[in-house]
Amino acid sequence: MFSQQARGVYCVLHKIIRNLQQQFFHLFVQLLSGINLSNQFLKARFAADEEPVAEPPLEEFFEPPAPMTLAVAPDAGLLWEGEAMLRSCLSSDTATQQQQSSGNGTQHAKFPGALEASFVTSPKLALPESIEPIPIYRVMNSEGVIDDPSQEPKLDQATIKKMFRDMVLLNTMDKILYESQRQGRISFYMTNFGEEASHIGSAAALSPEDWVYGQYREAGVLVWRGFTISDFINQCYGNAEDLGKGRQMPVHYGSRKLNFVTISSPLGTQIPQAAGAAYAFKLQPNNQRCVITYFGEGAASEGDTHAAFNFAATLDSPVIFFCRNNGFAISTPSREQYRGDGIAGRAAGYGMAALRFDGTDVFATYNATKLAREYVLRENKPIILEAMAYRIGHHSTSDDSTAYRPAEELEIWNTVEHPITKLKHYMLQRGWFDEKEENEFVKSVRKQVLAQINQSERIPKPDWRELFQDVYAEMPTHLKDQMRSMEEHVAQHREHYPLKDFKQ
Ligand SMILES: Cc1ncc(C[n+]2csc(CCOP(=O)(O)OP(=O)(O)O)c2C)c(N)n1
Ligand SMILES: [Mg+2]
Repeated sequence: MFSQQARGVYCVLHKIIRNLQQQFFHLFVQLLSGINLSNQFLKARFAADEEPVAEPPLEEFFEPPAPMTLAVAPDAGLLWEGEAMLRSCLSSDTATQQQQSSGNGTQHAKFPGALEASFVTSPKLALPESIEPIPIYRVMNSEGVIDDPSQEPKLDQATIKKMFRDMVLLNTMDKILYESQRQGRISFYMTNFGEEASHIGSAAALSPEDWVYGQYREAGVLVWRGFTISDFINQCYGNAEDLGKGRQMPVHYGSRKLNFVTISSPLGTQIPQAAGAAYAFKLQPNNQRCVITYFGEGAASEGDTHAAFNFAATLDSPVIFFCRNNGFAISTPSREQYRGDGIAGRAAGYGMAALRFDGTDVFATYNATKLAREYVLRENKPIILEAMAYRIGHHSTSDDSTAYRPAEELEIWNTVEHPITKLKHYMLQRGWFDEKEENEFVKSVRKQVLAQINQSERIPKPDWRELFQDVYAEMPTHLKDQMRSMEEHVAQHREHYPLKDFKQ
């Protein structure tokens, strides 16, 4: 009863304050026009003695408030370090159009669904062609030369060497595991060729505490975080040492220790999960963690992606939507996936910031992700990053890309535009690259991978009873019953099951 009364009093007070605000505003406007009129009167009196002065139009005094932009109002001071760079990557067209249409004195409409829009008197189609494509941010050119020295991330030699070696490790391991599938040793594999820099550059810019929701072609993020060669290979072999207990297809990695959520095969599922996890982080006091979710431009056509974008934008989730635009979704080229300006071009429609960059440039990827991380945590808002690259390998071992793209198309991406080649050039210029030492490194990785394959093949499959475990914290009765009946069945028909291959 009391709370109802209190609510009533609150409503009345609220209305009174709003009325007062409106009246004050009208008064203010009248006052301004009054000043203007009296100015005109004074000027008319002295006109005979003075040069005529052009009068500003009366509407100037009714100028509506400046339209909001994605970051902050255009002429306000910079809020944070990376903002200037981010702003320069946002299309300014929408803001300019808004300013133009509201500069003619028309009042803003009051529709709740378009609070910032103003009225115009002629119909004007908002055509996609009239919007400039979002530019591609790049730090290092194909020769490993830094375009603008102010953009060099100034990482020390040891960090750059780790970046290089992690990319080489991934590339070397990919080549061998791909072949091991061809030899029938594992059932399936997906390579990361051409996208090494977007994995390593982004992983290096994150905190190890940030959660990662991947798609499947982001193994380099795990390499950077310390997933070992044995972790990778045991997972591909689905043996008893696999952290996923052999329950997933190869390359569907996951690591609780490394804050890397297990990959799932249906495209797009990780994207709304990431938006939700980031929202949960935001609700924690003094949150320092963000979430990054990786996905291909093909997966961006899934309904889940659109739902995730809108949830994150409206709930203000600190999530980085990291799109790897590698030009293909299996055999479908990106030009058939969408008609707009890629994936970054969608951001404004959702009210999100965006940054597009060269994903074959490890430094551009590093800077972009660092900037995005600062932005999402400072503003508690999502961002779309779009890493432009080229999928050099086949989609997976189930694909033959020669059927849908000319072999010559690969050439440039496999040589001058290859992310490892670019970083090698950069290191050579600084005298940080020793050819002999690096060849030794490749040899040692090959040796480790081959030895691990040998070992992983010998490790038995997990205990088949694992099949029933971990779905619930405590196994419910119906699963216990099913497990018991399977135990009886297997005991009766042992000769039909390869039990020696499974851990007992
Ligand atoms: C819901 C769903 N639809 C279709 C597939 C089959 N599929 C697997 S990968 C893939 C292409 C994805 O392309 P993209 O997102 O661009 O990632 P990329 O392989 O290029 O890294 C498709 C269609 C799937 N796994 N899940
Ligand atoms: Mg793709």
